[in-house]
Amino acid sequence: MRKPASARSSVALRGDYAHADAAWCVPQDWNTYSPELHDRWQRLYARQRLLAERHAASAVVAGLERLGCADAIPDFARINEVLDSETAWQLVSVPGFIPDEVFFAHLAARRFPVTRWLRDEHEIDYLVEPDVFHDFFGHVPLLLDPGFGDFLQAYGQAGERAIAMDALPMLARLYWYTVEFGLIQEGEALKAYGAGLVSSAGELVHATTAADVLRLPFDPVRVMRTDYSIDAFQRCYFVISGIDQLVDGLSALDFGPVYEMWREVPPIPAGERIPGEPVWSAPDLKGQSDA
Ligand code: HBI
Ligand code: FE
Repeated sequence: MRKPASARSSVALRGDYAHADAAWCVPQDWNTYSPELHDRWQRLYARQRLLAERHAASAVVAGLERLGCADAIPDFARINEVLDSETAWQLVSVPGFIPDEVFFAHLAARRFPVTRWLRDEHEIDYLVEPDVFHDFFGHVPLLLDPGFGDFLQAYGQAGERAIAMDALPMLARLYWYTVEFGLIQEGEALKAYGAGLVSSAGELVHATTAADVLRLPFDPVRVMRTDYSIDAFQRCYFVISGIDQLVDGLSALDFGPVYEMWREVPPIPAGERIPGEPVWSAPDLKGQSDA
């Protein structure tokens, strides 16, 4: 789950920011992780892996297989050898949330920031900020998908302009409803590719199987106009037909006019449906209300 920029400043950030460098990175210090932490990682991973098998996008499952990090908290240096050779992406270790512009700059340079600390035992089912399990299990497998890796870098490159045009909240919504909470149709099945879903035991099942959920076909402008909240579960989700819809949809879009047109317009509340707009529905999700 991710707090919006505004709430971030009020969140008591857990990580060790005192030793972060100019790019807000810290050494992962993999050797300092205790056996208890690795054990907690193993239990989290085993439970979530079973759910991902059934409800996560095939590219996510393939990425998890390729990374093979069931037994211990991953050592980013070792993962980077695989990632770099296959995708030119690198993981960088961070203490937690980092400023928007720093975050975008990392993505634009094909560096993915991964929080180095693991959640406490009492948070095993849910925590608000991203930890190493959310960031790694949720985000890293898709870096191995060429289309998604290119999309994420392009997203980072778009960040600077959004900040310059005072339209960051609109771009943040795009991240939220795709990279964090995106759904994808694969054949007749509905799967999750967003890290906030892929790494969450409860919401992964809810978002992909519950009938009384508002799911809308992915449309970049609708997404960028849609507010989000940090409730336990999202009030709406957007469904893509394939990863290339993200890449094509966004590379074809001139964000400037979209920012100009909608920047001052109050966002659409999460979960609200514009009268008459189509909702996404699938034959095997019977009973989803079309009303
Ligand atoms: N920092 N570590 C970290 N991880 C994020 O996902 C993140 C961030 N800082 C800013 C940020 N995300 C937002 O700008 C994006 O969600 C748009
Ligand atoms: Fe995330």
